[in-house]
Amino acid sequence: MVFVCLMTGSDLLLWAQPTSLPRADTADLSRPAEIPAALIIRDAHSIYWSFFAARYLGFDEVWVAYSHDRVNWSRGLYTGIPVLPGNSFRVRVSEAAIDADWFGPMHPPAERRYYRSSIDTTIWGYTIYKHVLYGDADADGLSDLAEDILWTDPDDPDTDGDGLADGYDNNPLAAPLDSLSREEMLHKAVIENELEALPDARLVIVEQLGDRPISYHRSKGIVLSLSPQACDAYVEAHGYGVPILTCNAAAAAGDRLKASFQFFIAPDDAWGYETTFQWEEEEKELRSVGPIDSWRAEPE
Ligand SMILES: [Ca+2]
Ligand SMILES: [Ca+2]
Ligand SMILES: [Ca+2]
Repeated sequence: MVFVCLMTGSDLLLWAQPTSLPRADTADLSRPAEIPAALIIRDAHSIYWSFFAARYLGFDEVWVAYSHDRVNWSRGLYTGIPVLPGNSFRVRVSEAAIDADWFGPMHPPAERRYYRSSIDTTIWGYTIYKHVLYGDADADGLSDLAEDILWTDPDDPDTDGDGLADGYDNNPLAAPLDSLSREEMLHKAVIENELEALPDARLVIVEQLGDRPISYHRSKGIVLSLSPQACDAYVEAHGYGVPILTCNAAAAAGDRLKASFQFFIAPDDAWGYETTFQWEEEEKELRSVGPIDSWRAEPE
């Protein structure tokens, strides 16, 4: 698809089809070097704006980065502007704001695919003020707008108190624990295995095992550790389309533990498996011993 840049007075216009937006699916947006700089417009202050699409916070959304020289770019800034399939966009960068208008059919599936309570996709158009894009009250590298989506504290630079600022913490709601029970070890091992198997860096939620949030290693993207009640509340607020991983681990016969894993995207995509592990006392580790019984939810 083709996009066109137009200048109208001090405003700059950009028309784009969603398919023409460069994507940053696998990028780590906390590192500026990963930002694709293919779709750029320059504003009245000679600042360059690069527009790209990313599912980093769960949905296909428009992100921007800015630069004074087209070489050194800011981190990606979250706009909250949805990339609606089948629609075309007009984006205007003016003195204080970025206006996005989208044009196209408003099929129910397109509305449903984007669940941010702050944006009504049945209305064509959205304005985001530049000061909102930059706004970072606690100076932790994560904008207030992104903190609203991640449920981190916009007034605390380190929500989970583990020494890593929210903007540089891939697991910002869970500090590492000093020691883990066997059940927690198994839960963590299964979850980390599945996190690495995910194809892109999109946001993932992990439902907490028991009453302690566990910190998970993931080489890309953000993981939120939430209690079961908070998972439900999150789906209500930000919606359908964000994967939720759960793994229950329970003692079985002898030194065996049973793990039940589930991958769920509201409203109806789910799959999972059950398997058995043996605790090896000498090696102090868990070894998979059981067959894997997997299942998938039938679409309605
Ligand atoms: Ca912040
Ligand atoms: Ca914060
Ligand atoms: Ca932290």
